[in-house]
Amino acid sequence: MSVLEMLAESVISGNASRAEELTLTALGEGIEPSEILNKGLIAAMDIVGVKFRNNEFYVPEMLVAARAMKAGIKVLRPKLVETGVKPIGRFVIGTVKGDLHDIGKNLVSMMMEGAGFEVIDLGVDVAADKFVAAIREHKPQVVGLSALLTTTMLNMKDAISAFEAADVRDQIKVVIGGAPVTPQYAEEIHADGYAADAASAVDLVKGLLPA
Ligand code: B1M
Repeated sequence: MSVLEMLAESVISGNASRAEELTLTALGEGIEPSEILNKGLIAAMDIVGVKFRNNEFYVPEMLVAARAMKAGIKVLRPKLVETGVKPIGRFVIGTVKGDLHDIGKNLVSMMMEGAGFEVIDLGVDVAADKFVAAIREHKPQVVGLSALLTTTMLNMKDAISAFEAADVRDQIKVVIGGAPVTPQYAEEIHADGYAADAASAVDLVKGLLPA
């Protein structure tokens, strides 16, 4: 098995220390950081996404895999910056105002990072004006809103209205998700898409990137 296959394997099995060690080994062997990212870490998270969709993996397995991927990314990030590897897109995400749930949002964040996006995670209880400021500062192609409460999902609509009022709505695509959110609600509030889980969020956002 090659070092990149072993690295992918360590991520899939959620072994963070091994993923970190194998990323260092791969760098030590002179493998390009972009190849380590694409053929080791991202390839592993693609498999994790498929396993999750096929009900072979559940949230805990996905969380540990995402953590292992992050351990590899941490080692790789400075090298990626040095060699100028460009992320495939920029994604701003946050849990909307009034809502403190972040486990699902963090999972989406990690999977997006695993898929090669630069992720700006604004955290929880994010007011609409904070999203607007992040859109102006970071110029993402896509903004993700997460909500876990039937009361706070209404703040997704307010956030989108704030994007319109601030004249930034046409610069971005907006995707929404979280347990109480539905595709119908996404349509109702004029979001650009809804994803039921973190793996589908990656596919959705990739599909929304400008060609
Ligand atoms: Co809260 N809570 N909670 N809670 N909590 C729920 C959501 C609830 C359903 C429990 C229940 O009553 N059965 C209920 C909501 C009822 C409702 O509104 N319909 C509830 C409540 C009522 C509350 C409080 C009001 C309780 C109280 O204080 N009286 C309070 C509110 C606090 C606040 O936010 N202001 C509260 C607090 C908490 C804790 C702090 C204790 C804790 C959160 C810890 C944390 O997140 N750091 C907590 C937890 C853990 C839960 C449950 C048990 C689990 C949520 C979770 O993490 N799921 C939850 C019950 C449940 O869901 N079984 C519950 C795992 C996670 C991986 O799934 O977040 O759905 P999920 O994310 C998925 C998808 O939804 C999707 O992808 C993720 C991965 O596949 N997804 C996206 C999520 N965001 C996405 C964004 C996308 C795309 C996909 O694009 C941008």
